[in-house]
Amino acid sequence: LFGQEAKAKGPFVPKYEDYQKVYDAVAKKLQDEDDYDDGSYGPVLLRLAWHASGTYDAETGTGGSNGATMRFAPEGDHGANAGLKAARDFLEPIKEQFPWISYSDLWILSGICAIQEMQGPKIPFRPGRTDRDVSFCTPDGRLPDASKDRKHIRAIFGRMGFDDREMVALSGAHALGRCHTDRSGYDGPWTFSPTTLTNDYYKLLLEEKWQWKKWNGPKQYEDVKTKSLMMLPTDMEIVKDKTFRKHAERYAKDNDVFFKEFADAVLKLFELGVPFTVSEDQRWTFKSSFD
Ligand code: ZEM
Repeated sequence: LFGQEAKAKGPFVPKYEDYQKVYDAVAKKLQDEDDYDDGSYGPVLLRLAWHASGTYDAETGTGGSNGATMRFAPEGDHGANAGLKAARDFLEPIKEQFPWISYSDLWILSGICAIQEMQGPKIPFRPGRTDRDVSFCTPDGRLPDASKDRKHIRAIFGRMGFDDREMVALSGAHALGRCHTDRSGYDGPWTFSPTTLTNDYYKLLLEEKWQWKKWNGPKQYEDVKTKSLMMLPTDMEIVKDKTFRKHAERYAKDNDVFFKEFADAVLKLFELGVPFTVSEDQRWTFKSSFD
């Protein structure tokens, strides 16, 4: 009887409305829990989605957001992922409320929600990521090391399949959030509005004077004027390298251009290595809480 009932009802196939409900739940939780960091879990949620995706290796097709393998110790404990437990724990009640969504789709949907709720551009989404076991964890060292130079940036993002323009566009995410001494060892935010996505990262890089911060921590820059903002060595490469700089100047000049190229690059990042059954023209765009 049970089997017949299940057959008659069929399996639950979630639709756009169901994913929008998940989006709304994440957005509400972002608004409710405003006593974290600079007032939002948004930046760390975006960082989770990026680190889930940024392990992709185009040559072997391994890594990427499919699998959510950061749930497991080897990958969760990689130095680059320090602090991301805060984001994973934030999402646990959402996963309990919507058990049909995979962790891997949930992490990416939440990264999209974070961008949109922090007044960034719309990022289209399609489901299709499935959770995989510990054997799919990627080796350590696939994510960028902030102490390195342009060669490293190009090697890491080139491995994922990105060009110079996309690398610079993605870096604009550092308008958001901050560095934590107990996570990466670095300290401070990049901009004065770390919970609102703007092109300020490029403006500040180009317009402010930067100097090495004098402290016991890892080598990082501080702005001469207020000493309250920071840049990583990799951030500074964006204005030191001629090709990178050309794009930074375009984004500093025009926020719409930044939003367009950022959205395209993030969409690509979040879909790396995912074996979708849904075609590209069937992506959904979620309504934001302020639409
Ligand atoms: Zn980040 N990032 N990132 N990044 N990142 C940090 C924080 C955040 C690099 C990096 O080493 C660091 C991209 C690219 C690169 C975000 C998004 C994106 C931190 C601070 C470091 C050290 C971590 C901490 O201490 O909490 C390097 C070297 C990068 C490329 C060269 C890309 C691409 C991103 C998204 C598209 C975000 C949102 C944060 C802020 C997290 C938070 O908790 O506030």
